[in-house]
Amino acid sequence: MSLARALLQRPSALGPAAIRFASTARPVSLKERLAELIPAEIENVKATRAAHGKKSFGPVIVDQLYGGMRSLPALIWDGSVLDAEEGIRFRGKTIPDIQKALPKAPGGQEPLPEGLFWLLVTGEIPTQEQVIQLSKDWAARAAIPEFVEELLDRCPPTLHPMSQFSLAVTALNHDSAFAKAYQEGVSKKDYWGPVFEDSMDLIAKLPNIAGRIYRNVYGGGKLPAIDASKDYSWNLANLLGFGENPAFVELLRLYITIHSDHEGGNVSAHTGKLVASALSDPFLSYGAALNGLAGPLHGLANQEVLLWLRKMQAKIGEEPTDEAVKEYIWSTLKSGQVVPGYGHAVLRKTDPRYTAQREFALKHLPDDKMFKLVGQIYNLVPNILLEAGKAKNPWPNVDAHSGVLLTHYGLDQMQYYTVLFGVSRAFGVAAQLIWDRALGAPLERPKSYSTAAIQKIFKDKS
Ligand code: HAX
Repeated sequence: MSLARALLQRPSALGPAAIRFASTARPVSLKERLAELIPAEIENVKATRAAHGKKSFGPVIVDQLYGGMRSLPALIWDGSVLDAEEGIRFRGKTIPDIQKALPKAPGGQEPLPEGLFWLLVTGEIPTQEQVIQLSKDWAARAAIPEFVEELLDRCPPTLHPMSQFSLAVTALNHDSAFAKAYQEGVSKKDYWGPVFEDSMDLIAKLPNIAGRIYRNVYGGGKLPAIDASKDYSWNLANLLGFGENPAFVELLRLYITIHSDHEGGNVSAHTGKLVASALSDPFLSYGAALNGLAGPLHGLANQEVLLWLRKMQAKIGEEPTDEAVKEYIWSTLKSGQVVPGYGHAVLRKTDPRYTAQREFALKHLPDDKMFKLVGQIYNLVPNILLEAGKAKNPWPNVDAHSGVLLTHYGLDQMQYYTVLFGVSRAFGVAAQLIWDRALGAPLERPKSYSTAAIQKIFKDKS
């Protein structure tokens, strides 16, 4: 057994200094850093529960049971926290903070998602060397089993890319380190190790799955090999046929980073956490999360926005007047549909992920006609939604902008857009699954009530 492995197996006994000493020849790896952090975090959670465990978060009202559990404090999620006014913070950092602080590719300006994953898992900004090490590690794990390739090749091109994505991710469970370790009787306190390995494999294999789906459904020839000297986003772009377009690669780096995590209550993140709480491995858990992401009120909204914009352009032209756009928005609402890309269950201001993408567009594609239309819509939709009087948040969310950027560079197959969201969201879910197992998070099992039970409970109290 190597010294590094021996250290990993008994991290608390040997202590951080020993681990650092053992790895002077190369940067401390993510798994080694995690092994250093876990014992202290276990104590931190214990102390938090001892000090605050019996305190109330306030009343739960019946409307929350019927109303999709809005605002119900119910989960622990450490990677990011969403403020209704300010938007997302990843381990305490805003999007502009991470754009500044995280390592970049040579010549690049956008953060590398490798660095974001390190931040989500450890709460720390990695060094350039650590990020390079992660790119290489993911490249080494990127191959998918032949039977998963065949599974994808046998899917009819008419099967939605998200369904193909979810079935391939679920099938990766065939080689799950955690499922195997569990069968072999791994101790609870060691769950996090194989879950870490599966999570790294999951993230690493997504580009090959996503690339294969793209080429099978939309053509584009044979899938190129992963280049271990390049970063994750470059490889994903290359698998999609855009490796030679540096601006597209930069867009993907930003895209994956800002779509990675949005605290724990959204449908995909919560599904992943819930399923993993049954000790389903990260592949089964993330496959389930993808099925939630594939819904039009969640991740599929990026596809819906583009469809809506295209229909609008077909009806009122590529450069319509404000009056024509307003009429189109009203016709959407009057026909009982939602305006895709607007509104949010938590946010009450413009989504900073929308703003980050707008800034990218201003820098790289200021004259794009569809980008201009998106800007025009931004000036009109909020007032209309306010006038319509139902939506609690009339402002745009992340999905209002992403498709326009992808379309600009030629990735205009909108049914595919949610797959890219799915690649990104794995970063946030995987980070939390590792911590859930490290901290011994229990099976989730909230209480449900029937309407008759609620009527009975409050019968004598009204
Ligand atoms: N257009 C029209 N009506 C809207 C609306 C919109 N963009 N946003 C909210 N409403 C309506 C709701 O449908 C609801 O109507 P009913 O009372 O008739 O059911 C009412 O306003 C109150 O809804 P809310 O409390 O403001 O919003 P919710 O928390 O229930 O839902 C949604 C949040 C994101 C689902 C909602 O705003 C929506 O459907 N938006 C359009 C779809 C979309 O962009 N989804 C992506 C969200 C971001 C995300 O998860 N990305 O992955």
